Amino acid sequence: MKMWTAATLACGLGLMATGVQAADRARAFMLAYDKNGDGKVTEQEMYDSRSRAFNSFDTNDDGRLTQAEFNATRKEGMARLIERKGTDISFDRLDKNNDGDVTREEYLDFTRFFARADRNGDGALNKDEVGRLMRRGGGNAMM
Ligand SMILES: [Ca+2]
Ligand SMILES: [Ca+2]
Ligand SMILES: [Ca+2]
Repeated sequence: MKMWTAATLACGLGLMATGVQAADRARAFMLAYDKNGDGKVTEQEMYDSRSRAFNSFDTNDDGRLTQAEFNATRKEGMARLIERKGTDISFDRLDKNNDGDVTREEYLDFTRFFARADRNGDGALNKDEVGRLMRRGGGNAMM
């Protein structure tokens, strides 16, 4: 009986940990992209933020991010909230043609992510919509 309780508790804590992490990621996402603070992230807000982010990541201004440039930036800011092993997955996902660099076009290509996340189709993402996608493991490349 005691063991059963312990196992149940461990299982419950595990689920909780997963939920908290997804919630943290969703919160970080909103913090990063909801520039006017209305609780919604529009495609324009995402485009503007990612465009600015790309420029600051691209330290040698050649319009491409190398893995090194990408990793250097992710040590700062919201990236701290994500476990380190997420880094390579994100870079690979962003590098759509797998040539080892993430171009500006690749970095700003989030149309599919946006459409998938926008469950109620209002053209904006709220915390719940983002959280739902994060819990399913989506959105890594958007952080
Ligand atoms: Ca907004
Ligand atoms: Ca590429
Ligand atoms: Ca929505």
